[in-house]
Parts: sequence; structure tokens; C-alpha cells
Amino acid sequence: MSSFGSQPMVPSLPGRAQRYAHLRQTDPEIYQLIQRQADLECTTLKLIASENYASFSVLEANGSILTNKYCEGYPGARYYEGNEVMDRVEEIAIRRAKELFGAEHANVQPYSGSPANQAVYRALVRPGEKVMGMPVPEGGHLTHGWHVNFSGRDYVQIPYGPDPQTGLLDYDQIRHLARRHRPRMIWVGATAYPRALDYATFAQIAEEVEAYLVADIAHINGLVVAGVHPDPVPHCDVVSSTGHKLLRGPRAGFILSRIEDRYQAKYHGASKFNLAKRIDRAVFPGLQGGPHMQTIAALAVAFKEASTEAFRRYARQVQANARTLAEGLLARGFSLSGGGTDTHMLLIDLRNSPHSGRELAQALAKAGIICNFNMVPGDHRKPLVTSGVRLGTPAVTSMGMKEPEMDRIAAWIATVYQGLDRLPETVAQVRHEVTEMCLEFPPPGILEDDPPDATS
Ligand code: DSN
Repeated sequence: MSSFGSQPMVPSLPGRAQRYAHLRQTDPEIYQLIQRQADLECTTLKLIASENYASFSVLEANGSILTNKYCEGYPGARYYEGNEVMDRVEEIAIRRAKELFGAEHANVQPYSGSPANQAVYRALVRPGEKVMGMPVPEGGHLTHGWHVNFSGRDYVQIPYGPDPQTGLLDYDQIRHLARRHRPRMIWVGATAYPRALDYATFAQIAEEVEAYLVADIAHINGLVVAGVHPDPVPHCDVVSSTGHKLLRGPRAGFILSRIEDRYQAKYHGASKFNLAKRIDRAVFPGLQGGPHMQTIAALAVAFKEASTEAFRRYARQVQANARTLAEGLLARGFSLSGGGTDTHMLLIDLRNSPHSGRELAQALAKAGIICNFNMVPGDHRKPLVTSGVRLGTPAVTSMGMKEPEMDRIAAWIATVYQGLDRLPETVAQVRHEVTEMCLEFPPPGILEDDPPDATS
């Protein structure tokens, strides 16, 4: 048994103790905190759209002795000796990334998504040049041009975002903005836009204004792999991603690109390096030192797992679950930004509610439904309050939950919302029911006697 403070307990966990046997002896404080997080992960609904459960194999590779090795450089061209094994690991990760996404080139060294995107800037544009993207308040990412981030400070940002009325991207407006400002690079990617992205139209716009088109697919990578979201690779110069989120890999970044630069002569004539080489040089030595080889090995494992029919089935279920959750919320009177979802995420729109996104997200957390408050298009509240709650289905789908569980979750969210004025009683009952349901669906990667993984 494991217990910690007043957190709900998870029964029968002998495997967990075995797995952390050394840590339990040498650092009981950290050991206990890991156990506490495991308890939470087994007894709450992880509906944060960017979170998931990594598989045991990913966790094992990520916790392996490969963490001991330094190997600045790339396979076959390292600045340290003794890297035969590391070369092989990185070559496998690169090959699998290229095969999985059908890309010409892959760099698997970025430490995470933001460093990957920073490398993209360094490879394609110069400080002071114009870049178009969706900043965070519009549903994009910090690195797509928010003013507090390097991307908004070092580059001239041309922001775009969904229409406040419909919650949908207006491609005519985006084209108009691009024609007017002629940016050097256009980002297409989102952290809080629930609808499919039309890369083909973005590609026409980018070509018309001779801009690089870069997709950030960190959120939807698994949907792209499963063929249930448009594929950016044929349309974009560069595609960046993380390894975690829907893909169920380690916390890592990677970059896919074309080899040749279609604008080389126009924008990079002075450089002897093609697009792929400029990406590689931007990552190392431009921004990073030694690659995290344990993470790259775990990324390779995730790519292998994602290349299976089981994973594609999982990703389809993620999308089906998001749709069911959306329908359940709409049926209970909620408004959703964009009217629903084509992806793994949805955004409850509380602009017309007396309750803010933060109020609802905090109440849901007390009830064991973990999500985040988020800006919605046309939001009149501040970023630390917001009128939105973002929900995502990758993690609960990894637990093996399907449509009936999504409808129960929608009902609990409605119960918590309706009880916001008398919270303690409301959340206590929902918290109890959430724990009971979670115990029927133990998440992968946590208990040693792991149930069959939803993606295996
Ligand atoms: N923090 C991630 C998310 O929640 O979407 C983006 O980097």
C-alpha cells in the first residue's frame, strides 16, 4: 500500500517499490514524492491536452545508463571518443523519425519543443525579420511570437488567430495579412485550437509571399501519424515537434525538414549550407551542447511504438474520445470554442459565464479532473483568469477509456460547474466517483503488473 498525506491510496503496488528500490534507500524524500505523484496519476483524470503516459519501454530507455555519455556532434562526427554505440542509437532515432513522418531529414537532438523552435528561427530567419504566427493568447505557442518570449522580442511578429465569433481560423484574413506584411516565415501550429489545420492553404499563402512554412505539430503528432489529421510534411519546409504529448515518448524535441532550401538563393545565398545542414548547425553548435542520449534512445523507442497499427488505433480512439467528450459537454449546455473538435482537444468557452476558466479548472482539480484554464478567442478576461478550460483525451485514452467513460466525464464536469457556488459537497462526491473509475483503468508505465497497454 502507498499513502501520502490525504491523497487517495492506490492498492497493491509491490512493483513500484521494486522499481525504485535504490532511490527508496538513498533518497526517501524524493522517493515518496514520486510515489505520491504515482498515486495521483492512478486516481485522477489527466485531461491536460499536452500530457500523456509514456510507456514502460520509453521510461526504461529514458532512465538508462546512456545518460552517462557525452557526444557533442552528430553520428560519425563527434567531438568525443567512444561513441560507436551512441552513433547507432542516434542513427536509429533519425531513421525512424524520417520513416514515421515521411520526411527527408530529421534532427532528434533538441532538448524539447521550445529549443527545437528556437533552432528553426536560427536556421531560417535573422533577428529583426518578420515572422507570422499564433501567439499564446490566440491559441498558439510561446515560441510562435508572444511578446514575453525571445520569438516576440528578437523578431518582428505578425500575429494571427481565430475569429473571435466563430473560434475558427479565417484563411482569407491570414492571406490578407501575409500579403500586407510579407513575412519571411509563417508558423502553423497550436496549443489551444481544436480544429484541423489546413496546411495546403497555408502552403499556397506562404508560396505567394515567398515565406518559409513551418508546422509545429507537438500537440497533434500522433493524429498525423494515424492519418486522422492533415499531414504537414508534404506542404512545409520544416516541421517541429515534441516527443511527449500524443506520441507518448520522452520529454524531447525533434525537427523534420526538407534537405534543399527552395529560397536558398533569395535569402541564404551567402551560406554554403542547405536547409537540413542549417537546421543541424542551428541545434548544435548553434544552441545546444551534448545531446541527451538517454532521451534520444527513448525517442527512438517511441517512434517504433508509434509505427504500429496498435498506435494508430489508439490515436483514432483519442480523436473519437475527444468528439464524444465534446458532444457530452454540448448536450449539457456548454459552449465550445470552434463549435467542437477535430483533434484530441477541446476548449470550453465561458465568455458568457459569470465563472472564469480558472474557477472551473481549480474546482475540477479538486474533483480529480486535472485540466488547465486557457484563453479563448475573443477573451475579455486576463491570462491568469481566462474564459476557457482546455481539455484533452490522450492520457485517458492511454488508460484504456472509451466513449462511455467520456460521457461520464462530461457529466462530472457539468456537475462541478453547476455546483461552483457550493463546492465542498459537490467535489467530494465527484472526487470519489472519479477515483473509483480510475482504479478500473490503471495507467500504463506506473504499476509493475501493468495492464495491456492501449497502444500495444
Ligand atoms: N505546455 C504545452 C501545452 O500545454 O500545450 C505547450 O508547450
